[in-house]
Amino acid sequence: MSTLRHDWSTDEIQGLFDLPFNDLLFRAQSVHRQYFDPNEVQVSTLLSIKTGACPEDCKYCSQSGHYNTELEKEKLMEVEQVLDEARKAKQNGASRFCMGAAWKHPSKKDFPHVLAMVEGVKELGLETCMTLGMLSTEQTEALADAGLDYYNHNIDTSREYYEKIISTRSFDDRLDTLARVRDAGIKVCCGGIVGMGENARDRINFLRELANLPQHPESVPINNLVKIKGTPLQDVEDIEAFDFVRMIAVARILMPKSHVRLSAGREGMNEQLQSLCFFAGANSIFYGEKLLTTSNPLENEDMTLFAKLGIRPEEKQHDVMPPESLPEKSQTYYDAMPQ
Ligand code: SAM
Ligand code: DTB
Ligand code: SF4
Repeated sequence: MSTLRHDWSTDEIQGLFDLPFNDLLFRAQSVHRQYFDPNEVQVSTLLSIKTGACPEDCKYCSQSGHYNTELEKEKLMEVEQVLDEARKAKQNGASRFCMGAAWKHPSKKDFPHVLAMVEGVKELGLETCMTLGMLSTEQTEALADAGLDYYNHNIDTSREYYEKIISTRSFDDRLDTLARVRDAGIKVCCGGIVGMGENARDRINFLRELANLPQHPESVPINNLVKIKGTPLQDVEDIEAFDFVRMIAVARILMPKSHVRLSAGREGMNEQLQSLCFFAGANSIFYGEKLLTTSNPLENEDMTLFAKLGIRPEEKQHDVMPPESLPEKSQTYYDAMPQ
């Protein structure tokens, strides 16, 4: 049984990336089966509740006010409108509803509306997730009291490469907000983006930062850059597809009990590449035709792929126990496999 470690060295992680592809995938799939049903994938739906004109300068983002991306800006949505979207997401089979706002941090004026959204979505029986930028301790505690299940706040890349991507806030600012979220008892969703021109060492150090956090994020989104016209990264070179799969596999091995989310960038992946990612240990997706501002595969395409692969959407079931104390999956899944 692989144990949870928080002391990975760069060389050890390099060793995983250097494994022959089949050995790496076999190891990742074996770890995956120790803690998860290999035929279940968690499905979350995303909604941008406030779009564009963000004061941050993240070089990948359509919503940064620093670049001309021709995005239509929208102010904070009404609570009722958000709840309508959440109802649709539930009807379509999502178990978690993730709401994102293009803010450096939430303002005093907007914050009560955000709390009302958390309460309303929760009442619909969905898990709630928010991503609103930096949070103060008071805001974090208020979100926890409103019943927020997850907070998404990505470190995005290695500490070294981060400075080349964002200048308006630091890597340590991100870690500070993540620590507040953890302290308030909200589950952490934290990952990043590949395909931003980072090198292999950056990818190793990015995953090492996540794996060596005092507690692994419950959810680890791995985004493949969606290139946005008008941003500084619009023409960056693609990551090689096998290297993307390796990222998923190494994330799975380093953080065995976390949900690893095959996040942005799925629209550019064929079914075969996505299924390799599931085999490598990805067990969560964003579901619905839109991410925040860019498109995602259509719901019926995802359901067709799930049917072809015998994958079931994961039921909302883990919110009564903290993930690090989930019952470990027994040998059942090995036993059920055809010999
Ligand atoms: N403004 C909040 C923040 O940055 O924390 C929340 C929203 S932000 C859009 C959430 C995450 O989406 C980013 O941290 C980044 O990892 C990912 N993301 C944003 N734009 C992307 C793109 N073009 N391609 C892939 N991932 C992207
Ligand atoms: C995450 O890691 N990926 C999501 C979510 N967290 C908020 C966002 C993806 C955004 C992709 C680009 C867009 O649609 O604007
Ligand atoms: Fe703003 Fe978030 Fe986009 Fe950065 S990633 S520009 S913080 S919306």
